[in-house]
Amino acid sequence: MTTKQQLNEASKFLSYILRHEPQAIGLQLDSEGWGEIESLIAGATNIGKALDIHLIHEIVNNSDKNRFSISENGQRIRAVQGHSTTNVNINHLEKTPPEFLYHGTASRFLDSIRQQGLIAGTRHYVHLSQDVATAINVGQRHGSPVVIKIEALRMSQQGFKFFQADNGVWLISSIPADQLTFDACPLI
Ligand code: HQG
Repeated sequence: MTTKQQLNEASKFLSYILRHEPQAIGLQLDSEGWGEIESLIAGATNIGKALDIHLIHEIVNNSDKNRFSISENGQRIRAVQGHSTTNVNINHLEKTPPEFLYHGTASRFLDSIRQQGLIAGTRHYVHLSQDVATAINVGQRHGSPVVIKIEALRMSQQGFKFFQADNGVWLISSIPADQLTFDACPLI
């Protein structure tokens, strides 16, 4: 049986390959992020990573955030969001957001965010959550968590484009500083 730790490690490897460095194992991704599972397994095996179709299905089915999806014919796989690789440019669904969305970050980034607004950094989009609890978890990955409340519906009515990935994560290309109301944000 695969242990939780093995699953976690293999899931991180899949994120690394499918979001950031497909070239590390010579995998081709199309613009929607899809790559052949057979090539993924062959490439991983070449660099000594044990990966087979069963493990891949286990990762996809057990991913807490539904990070990956498998094509209908079962032959291709992609990460549904979070990319930094420039080969991929997913045509995410543009959608009217709820009244508020939340961005989880770390307190050490706040000064810079106040000046520059929210920027995508190496990823293609700024990631937003529908609930505060998720945003806290996201922020915690970087340090002492802070949640910034985004007036998403107002912004969309003013012409900002919001997208939603297949796993429900909200995406926006950037948010200028003058759109952020720090006074209203719950500081943890
Ligand atoms: C920060 C995980 C300084 C931003 C999560 C964030 C998410 C700035 C960091 C997904 C800034 C980028 C993405 C500015 C933004 N100055 N810092 N002007 N603008 N930042 O990891 O949102 O588990 O690229 O606040 O759950 O933390 O991988 O983005 O702290 O959904 O599936 O720059 O990754 O999902 O960090 O996380 P990241 P993120 P997975």
